[in-house]
Amino acid sequence: MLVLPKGVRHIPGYLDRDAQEELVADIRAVVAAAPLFTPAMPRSGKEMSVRMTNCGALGWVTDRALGYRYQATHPVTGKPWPAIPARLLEVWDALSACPRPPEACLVNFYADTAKMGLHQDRDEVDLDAPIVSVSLGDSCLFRIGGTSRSDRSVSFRLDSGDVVVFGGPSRLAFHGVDRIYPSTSALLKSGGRINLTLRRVGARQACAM
Ligand code: MD3
Ligand code: FE
Repeated sequence: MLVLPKGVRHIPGYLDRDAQEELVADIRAVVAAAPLFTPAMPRSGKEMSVRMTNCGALGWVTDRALGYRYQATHPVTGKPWPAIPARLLEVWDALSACPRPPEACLVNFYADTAKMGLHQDRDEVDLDAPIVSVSLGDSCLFRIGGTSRSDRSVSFRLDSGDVVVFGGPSRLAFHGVDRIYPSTSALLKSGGRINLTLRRVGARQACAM
């Protein structure tokens, strides 16, 4: 039996097919206003295989020169990020147990061979708030361990419509995406996987988780 780390709540199929289609339409509008960009690692400049954009007051970006950070504008267009779609704010309100709204929503797009190495998300100040993740399109193999890179990890599949809340002791857990399972969903016309992560960035604020 799979035992998830403490603080991880996986809700398979939280969004039904209609809700997923509506959310994809919302995200297409976000991407039209704020095109996907290819993030690069600090210093090395090595490009990530995942393409990204954001919505919300702040967006997470990275490039060779300035590294990981949140900023209010798109790194290529210089424009403010579009608003977080109302449907996503509803997911946050229903599941986060956090009274303050998310300030950032990172949109990750994975083509068939994209992956994301094991990492911690620690560019936020408000670590009391959880991160709420929504998966759309092709399935992936997700891995999460503990707060040390060498801690044992568990792997599980995330399918389209799944939502995961990472709070409490899991908020600083190492995690990554080991692989995409191509052609496992017909939601996205050209395939691939979208992951949306709703985040609090700024000042600390107590939350239930
Ligand atoms: C656990 N994204 O954007 S979502 C990321 O599927 C990221 O695109 C992956 O890791 C994806 O940073 C995983 C699940 C997730 C996101 C953030 C977390 C799990 C997390 C932060 C802390 C702990
Ligand atoms: Fe992450």
